[in-house]
Amino acid sequence: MGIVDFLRVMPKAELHVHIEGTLEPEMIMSKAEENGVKIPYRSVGGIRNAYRFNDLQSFLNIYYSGMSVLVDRDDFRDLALAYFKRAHQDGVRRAEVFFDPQAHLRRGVNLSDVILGLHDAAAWAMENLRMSIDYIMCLLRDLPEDDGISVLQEALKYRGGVGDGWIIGICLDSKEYGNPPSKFRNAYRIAVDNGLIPVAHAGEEAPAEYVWEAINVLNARRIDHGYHAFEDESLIKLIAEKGIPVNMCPLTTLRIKYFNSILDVPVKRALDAGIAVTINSDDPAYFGGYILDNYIAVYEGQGLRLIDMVKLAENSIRASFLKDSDKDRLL
Ligand code: ES4
Ligand code: ZN
Repeated sequence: MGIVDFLRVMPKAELHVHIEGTLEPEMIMSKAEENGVKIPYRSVGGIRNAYRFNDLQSFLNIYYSGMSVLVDRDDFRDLALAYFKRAHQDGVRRAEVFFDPQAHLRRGVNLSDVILGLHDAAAWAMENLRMSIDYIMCLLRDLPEDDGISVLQEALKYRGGVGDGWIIGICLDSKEYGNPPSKFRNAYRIAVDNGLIPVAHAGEEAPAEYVWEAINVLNARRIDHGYHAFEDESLIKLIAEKGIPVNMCPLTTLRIKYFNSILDVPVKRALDAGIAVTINSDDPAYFGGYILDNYIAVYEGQGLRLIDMVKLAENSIRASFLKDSDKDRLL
């Protein structure tokens, strides 16, 4: 078996993927036509051409405009179905999938259509692909906390147990710099009081201080990205000692220009520090690769050994929110 097949068949969990970031240009074109939504592109090639990013905000502008073609329950189902089929080919057996309710509500889409469509797809993939799937709702951190609290309260009726294909967690995403975790302490208190698991994007573009806050103020059970944590030795020590997993997305960091080279993405550093680092795809339709492409990029780019790759896949299963007996079945 070649290395790529080896990486493909290892059972993996995908713990950091935005379902709206799996919207491929072909689906943007077909849904725009189906729903009569005007888009500023005439072809799939024209869309791909626009995917040149300088920083997080320039990516987010394109990402929010792309999702404008998603309108009804079937659109969200089709979007997620395409992702589950694609992830299944890469050996993903468990997925904890982000979505951005506020980005749809502010366009006039019904929350029930978003969540029921996503659940339809999860139910199909759990039945037919034998995947285990749940959702994590994200609050847009560049909007006020009160806005997040109101959508959270509306979304709580779609909370489910782990493995039910409903919402199990709360996250923060969108423009990080200037929107620290502490801005959302009340929202997280409500979420946790209602049984949601707290995680957060932190240290993606903003400094280590934001990672401290995600851990100390929000009690984040996992850190998403966390690159800037590596500027603070005491923080790295804490993350390793507490066993807080860090979900990295190597291709994202190159496309958004957080790092110039794959060598600079702190995957190996995290492994060496004893951190439960995982590899994920983030927004694969925008950053040029699904989870297997991300595994290949770090394997080739960082000179990792096969045993490191096995460790990364094992970390992903252990860092998932599955119960231990279900993790054991995948290990
Ligand atoms: C995102 Cl790469 C990234 N960072 C922050 N928020 C996001 N939402 C979708 N992709
Ligand atoms: Zn993300």
